[in-house]
Amino acid sequence: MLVALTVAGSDSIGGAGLEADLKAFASLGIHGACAVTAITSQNTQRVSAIFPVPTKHVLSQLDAILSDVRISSAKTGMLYSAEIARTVAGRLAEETFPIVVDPVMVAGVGDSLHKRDLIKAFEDRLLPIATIVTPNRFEAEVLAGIAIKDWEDAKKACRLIGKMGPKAVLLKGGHFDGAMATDLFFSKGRFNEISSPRLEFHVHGGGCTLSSFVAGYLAKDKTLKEAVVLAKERVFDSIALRNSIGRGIEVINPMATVERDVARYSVLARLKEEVDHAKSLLTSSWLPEVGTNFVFALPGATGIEQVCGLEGRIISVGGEPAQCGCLDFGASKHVATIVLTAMKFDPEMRSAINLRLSTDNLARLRSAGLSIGGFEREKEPKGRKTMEWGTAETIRALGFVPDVIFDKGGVGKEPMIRLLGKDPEDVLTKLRRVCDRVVER
Ligand code: PXL
Repeated sequence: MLVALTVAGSDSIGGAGLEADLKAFASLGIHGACAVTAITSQNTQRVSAIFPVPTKHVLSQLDAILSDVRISSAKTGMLYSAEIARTVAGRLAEETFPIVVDPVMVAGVGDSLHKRDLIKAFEDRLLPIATIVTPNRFEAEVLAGIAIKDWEDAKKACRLIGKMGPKAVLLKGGHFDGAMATDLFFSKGRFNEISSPRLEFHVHGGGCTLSSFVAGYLAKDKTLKEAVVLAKERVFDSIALRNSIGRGIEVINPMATVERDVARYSVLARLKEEVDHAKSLLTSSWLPEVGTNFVFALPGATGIEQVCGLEGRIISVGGEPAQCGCLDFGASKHVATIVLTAMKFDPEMRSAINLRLSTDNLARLRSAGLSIGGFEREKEPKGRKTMEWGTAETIRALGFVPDVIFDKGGVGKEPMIRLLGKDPEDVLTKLRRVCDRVVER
């Protein structure tokens, strides 16, 4: 079992600090050890108190850990004071494992987490032993002692911080503008830009989680550059699947990638069960010429490869529904795109089935009390993808995601009904309200 170490503060709300660090390690399958530097009293809105752990107790935690287990990498987070930072640096300098320094100065909620003398201790003691230091824009300005107004300033700051002794600098792009979140990676005198789509959410714990993932991947023997790229992918998921737990800012979810992977099996198994029920329920009057697909997306899905559906379709063979192909992720495009678009408005609406449009079918859906919206393909602006546009258009017009979205087709396009729900069970409950065939179980 690999063991990684975090030397960090505790965050009482559990969104950042060592609580986030240990989750990030755990999600990589790494055992986390921790030396606590300070206990913060905070929630999703503010930091109300900080109790620094007496320096000798920070040191005794490090001694206890380092005298017993083989540590594969470490990260430092909130160190609070110069005294604690110097003591930690002194002890870690005796070790040979890689050290990620997250120069924590301010909490996600905006309050200070350090005493003024800390900055000099970073420069004198901690950066010289760092494998990599991971400042955000503000922290880089403080460390480098310059204002960062543009990308050239950012590079200048990396060079200045690089002179203080770390093997590499990662200047995080979260606090810059642009459609992409681009981090500046500076190592051995060279720059690399590492980009991921920007998620416009301000979350608590992002910096802690990123530096822990970098440390985790270094423990797994990845190169510095690989560790940074992989860590950034994990942070993207962790922000995409953030949790709303209080009245203030949302908290990062360092377990996100693992939770999504774990969900793959239950998503597939639950969909399989309901596909079987749907087959016994659907008469040929509900099956469109192109066949029926039934999909279920992973929580927080952003692409069709994260949506499970039928490789083929349910088609009518001799008047009876027959299934072509198995279930797989990425198997559906049409219905998957509808669900992915609906999820942008309501992340809970993760499942849908497409059905034949007829006046009779639409009337039945209506009389069953289901909410219905539709779009007209002729109104689609050029350059748009029909399913994305039509779904979004329908939802925007209604102000909510309806049970049913239909369109009357177009040249070479079959008219279609899509029945949406939170999950396949929910879709089937709605389907049972309109299909009169008795279900044999
Ligand atoms: O994000 C840096 C950070 C580090 N450590 C603790 C924190 C925070 C942010 O809120 O609370 C304890």
